[in-house]
This record gives sequence, structure tokens and C-alpha cells, in this order.
Amino acid sequence: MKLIGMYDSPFVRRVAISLHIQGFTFQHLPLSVFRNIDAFRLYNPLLKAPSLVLGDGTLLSDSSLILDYLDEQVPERRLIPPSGEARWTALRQINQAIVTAEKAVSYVYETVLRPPEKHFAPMQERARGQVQTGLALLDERAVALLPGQHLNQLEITTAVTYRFVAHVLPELLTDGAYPRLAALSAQCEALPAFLSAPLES
Ligand SMILES: N[C@@H](CCC(=O)N[C@@H](CS)C(=O)NCC(=O)O)C(=O)O
Repeated sequence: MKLIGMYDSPFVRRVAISLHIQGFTFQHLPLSVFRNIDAFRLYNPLLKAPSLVLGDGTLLSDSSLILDYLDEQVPERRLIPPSGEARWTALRQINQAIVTAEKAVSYVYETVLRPPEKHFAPMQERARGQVQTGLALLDERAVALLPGQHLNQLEITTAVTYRFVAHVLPELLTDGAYPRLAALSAQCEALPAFLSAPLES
């Protein structure tokens, strides 16, 4: 399996961490969707990260689709419950983390990719506010890990989202703004799976 995309993408990073936790062997190709367009296009003409190329050449793109595929390959090590109320609760909560990460990515696109003369303050403020709202929702239910606890996808995606926001919008996290999230993030970032996919690599 080949995972294409950079770990400064929260979507790529949550897939890499999940692959590690679920015991898959994979090759990581740290190609940027913006700086390595020609090379990236060889794997995915739609230029979306993450892209996962399976052994038979099948391309999977979109982190949720990839994670669903991985869970099906190793049912005994699933990271999202297979069915019922537990599944829908997990998916609903994971979606809040995903949207928070998407809005932080939007903020980067608005402020870094867009040239200064094309900046539009209302869109920047909107994305910032959505990130803050998302973090508050995630913080309400973030719970510290118990020693030796197996991670699930909600914890992985929540921790990856927090770390990404810490990277791109550090000013939102001052003064202990999200204490439960900060504690969960610190615990997760010390784990081998998270260390195997460093955001700044
Ligand atoms: N919902 C998607 C979001 C993926 C995404 O937006 N990835 C960004 C990199 S962080 C990307 O591919 N950007 C290039 C583009 O959208 O053209 C997922 O979960 O995989």
C-alpha cells in the first residue's frame, strides 16, 4: 500500500496513524498537492490528499472512505464500531472533528495560499469562528486516556485536529482554552503511532 500526501494535512495524518495502529505495512510518499502537482497526479488525477493506492493499484481517496476500508480489512482491530447506535454516535462525533479540521484548512487556504490583495477578512473570520466552535464542542467530551488504552477513531481524529490547529492557529489555544483537548492531545502525541507520523516532517 502507498499513502500519498503530507503529514501537515490532518486527513493524511489520521490515516497514517490509523494504518500504524491497525498494523498495516505501507509506504509513505510525502507529496504536496500544491508543490508536487505532476508527481501527485501520477497517483490521483483529482489531486486530493490523502490518496491510498492498494496493492492491486486501486485508488482510494478521502480519509473517511480509506478508514472505512481499513476497518473492514481488520475487523478485530476496528477503530469505529461496525453498526448500530454506537457507530452513528461515533460517526457524528468524528464528523465534528473533521469539520473543525476542514475549517482550519480553509483558514490556511484563505490566509496563506491566497495572495494578500485577494484576502477577504469575512471569510477568514468565519473559518476562525468555526474552528473555535468546533474545538469547544470537542473539548466538552474529550476524555483522558487510561494507561494502556486502545485508541479509537474519535480519539485519533480529535487529537490530530487539535495538533493541526495548534500548528496553524496557535493563538486560539492560549490561556488553557481547551484543557481536556490539550491533555488528550499531549497523551496521544507521545504514542508511537503519532510519533511515526510527525506533523512537521
Ligand atoms: N474530506 C477530505 C478532505 C481532504 C482534503 O481537503 N485534503 C486537502 C489537503 S489537507 C487537499 O487535498 N487539498 C487540495 C484540494 O482540495 O484541491 C478527507 O477527509 O480526506
